[in-house]
Amino acid sequence: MQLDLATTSMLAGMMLNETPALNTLTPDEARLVFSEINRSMPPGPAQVSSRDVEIPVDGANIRGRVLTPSTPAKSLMVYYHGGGWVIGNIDDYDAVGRHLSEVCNSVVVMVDYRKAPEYPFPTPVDDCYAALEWADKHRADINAVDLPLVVAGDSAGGNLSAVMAIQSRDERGPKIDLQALIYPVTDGRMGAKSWGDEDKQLFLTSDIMTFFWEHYADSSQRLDQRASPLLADNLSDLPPAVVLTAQYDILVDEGKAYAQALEAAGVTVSYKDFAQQMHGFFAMPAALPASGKAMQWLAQEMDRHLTATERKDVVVVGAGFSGMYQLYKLREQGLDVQVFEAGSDVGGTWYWNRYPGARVDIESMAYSFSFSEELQQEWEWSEKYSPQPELLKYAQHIADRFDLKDHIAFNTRVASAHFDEDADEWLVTTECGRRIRAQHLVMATGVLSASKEPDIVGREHYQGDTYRTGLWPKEGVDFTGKRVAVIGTGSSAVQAIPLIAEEASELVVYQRTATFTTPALNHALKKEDADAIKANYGEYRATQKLNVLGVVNERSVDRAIDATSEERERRFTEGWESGILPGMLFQFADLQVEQEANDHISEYIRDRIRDTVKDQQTAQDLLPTDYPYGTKRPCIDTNYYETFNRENVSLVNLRRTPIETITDKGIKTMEGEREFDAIVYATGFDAMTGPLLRVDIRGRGGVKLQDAWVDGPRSYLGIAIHGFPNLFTITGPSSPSVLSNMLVSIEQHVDWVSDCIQWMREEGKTTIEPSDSAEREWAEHTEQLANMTLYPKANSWYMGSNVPGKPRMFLAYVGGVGTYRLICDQVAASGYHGFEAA
Ligand code: NA7
Repeated sequence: MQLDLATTSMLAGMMLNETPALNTLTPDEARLVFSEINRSMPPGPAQVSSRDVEIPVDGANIRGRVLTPSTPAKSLMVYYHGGGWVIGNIDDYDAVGRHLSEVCNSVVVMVDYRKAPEYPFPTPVDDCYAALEWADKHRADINAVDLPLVVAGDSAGGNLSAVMAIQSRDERGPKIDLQALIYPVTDGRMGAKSWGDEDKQLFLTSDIMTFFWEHYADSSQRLDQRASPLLADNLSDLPPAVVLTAQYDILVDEGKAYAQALEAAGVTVSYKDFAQQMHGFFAMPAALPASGKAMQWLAQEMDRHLTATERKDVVVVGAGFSGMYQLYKLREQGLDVQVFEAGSDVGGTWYWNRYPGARVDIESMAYSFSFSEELQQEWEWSEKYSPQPELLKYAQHIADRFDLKDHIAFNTRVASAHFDEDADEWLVTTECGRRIRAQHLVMATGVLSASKEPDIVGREHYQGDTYRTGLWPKEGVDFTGKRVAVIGTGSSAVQAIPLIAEEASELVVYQRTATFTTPALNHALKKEDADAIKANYGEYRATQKLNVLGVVNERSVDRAIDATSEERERRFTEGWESGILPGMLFQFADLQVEQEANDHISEYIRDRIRDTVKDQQTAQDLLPTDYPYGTKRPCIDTNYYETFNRENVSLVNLRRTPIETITDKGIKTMEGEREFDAIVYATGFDAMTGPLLRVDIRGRGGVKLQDAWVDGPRSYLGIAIHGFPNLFTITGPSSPSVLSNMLVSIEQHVDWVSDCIQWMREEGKTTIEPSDSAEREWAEHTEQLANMTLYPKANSWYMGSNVPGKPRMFLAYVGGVGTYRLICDQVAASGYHGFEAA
């Protein structure tokens, strides 16, 4: 006999504790022993919420427990616990129920049916059926409307589940979509071969099973199909079944026989015998790792059976610039693609961020697609830095011009994506319950799309209007004559504040960390300037592609620390007056790696702030002093510092006077309460990882991306993740992403992913994923590079520091867009070195 190690040591522990054989006890004593075994084990996942309910049955009430998973539920599971119809209850099975709820994404209704010998057959069956009807009727109360219905149970509970499926068919009861039978008892004749096999008498012996049967049903009742489903005359037209048995279990033969009988009757069956396992292993999730594996298998099979047959080659999540271009490319390659988009239109970032002043801060001629010569020639930008409405129009133009919208499902948020290892496919489920299978999954979810829930006390009490920059209302907001507070001073606030100040009667800015910002010098784009670029767009684009940031401006190779103070002043002034985002940092090569060099440029900007802002205290408060310039996202602005000279604008430095609470009328700091008509939260995003982790992504072995990334994101090239085959992340963590012109990075990633998928098709590969070692080496390389810079010195969203509990690590690749592109190209040219394709 080859029992797995964990089970062996558990059995040894039970022997040491001299756990008595249940058949030598009275039913009450047996219940107590069973409860003690179960309650000595760790509890199930705490994030599952639990509510006890009373379920009316014939002349009484029984207890039920509704367990709701932390992620959106995909099924309603009525669960009947094991225990030979004699022992066990929903408290003993609480951990099992919680694990099942979480792993299978199910609202689980645990049923405390009455037990023999006090309530022998058929009372437990009747109770279980009443509970099934109750759950189906109370879907609205338990948040399970429209979810597929599963009956499930282990051992005697498996028996009851099988009986429920038959009874519900015969009585036209609740429509059951799946029966999950875990080492079920199916044959009251007690004569299957495994009953006589010495190796299969672990945990549950034939003596104990006989003891259960004898308490439950007399010898003629045992042959009733409601006690022995294997003996039912008709097993056709039953819901699909997932049947699981354990190798060293006296019930293995009758479980297997039932699976075969169902199949013979035309029922769809998934059957698996778990090697090296004993009876009861499934119900010990905290003690036996095999239990977790069995639950994962069950979840996977549930997904498979409960899924519609819709199938695509590729699912793309997100219809911003990444998702649209990915759709375009793959469709050109002849693939069948489905895009899901939470918004009602294309545009991504430029769809959601509609706050006043929202505009791109890379020049539009550079922040635009190069993949279509016609597109780049025909499109006309009106300003050097286009405003949000124009960017949204550009996105809409692309969708229309390339006929993309038919492949995009709008107003559809993806809830989960689970990799099915047997089929080598992703199973994607949307929040409205659409299920779809695809070989490849591309997460084009953006890097700054998960707006951060502002973490400020009392927020829920506020009665005035509340806005978030990243979720701005489509119809816009008129602040005329209003008293407005803006919390936050990142890029969004820096753009919004000067415009809100022009409308509002009073604007108070609540600043936690002062920002470095330099003049954008935005202006209308002259046609002749645009035409000059267009005449040479090929060369312009080629320069961008190999540039460190994906722009056409070059960084000097000189060092600030070697320069004279006059030379530094001259260059910094040149940078200040350049009107481009990297204008300052490109003046010298060492500004982002040498603290001393950075001190010079930081002080230069602080001097400009002192020059601009008239009120001494306000100027002082606006000076960024606790991080080097460029290590938090630098901003460019139009009249940001000047705005603080307006009569109707004031600044609250939260470092001196922190917010105590938001009240019903406004904001209270140590200095008292101020009342507002509106509060604008410009408090940022759960950057880079947030958009990915908000989807319940599970890879091989059911491993959740949340768990794989618990210590921070790990990926190879920021494109692919070990253990998550055929999943690609566009501008994912540890790629240049936010440190670059996003459009250049998006095109590079999409091209690379499309080539990779094409290569797989040509080579006949069905899966690809990076090796663990390639991923580890990439992580080391990216970390080493980041540590050579000053970036880790700041508490920034680049470092994940703006989200409580988020692991602190640098989330982008600092090696530059050009270098990164060469690395990616080499990986592809070498036959995808570092990847494993099969
Ligand atoms: P950012 O750059 O993350 O800015 C968020 C701002 O909100 C920043 O000043 C934060 O201060 C402040 N914040 C966040 N939480 C709080 C609380 N609880 N109290 C007070 N202040 C708070 O987001 P943006 O939307 O402006 O810009 C994001 C990027 O989008 C931008 O860089 C561009 O790449 C596009 P902190 O610095 O954390 O002290």
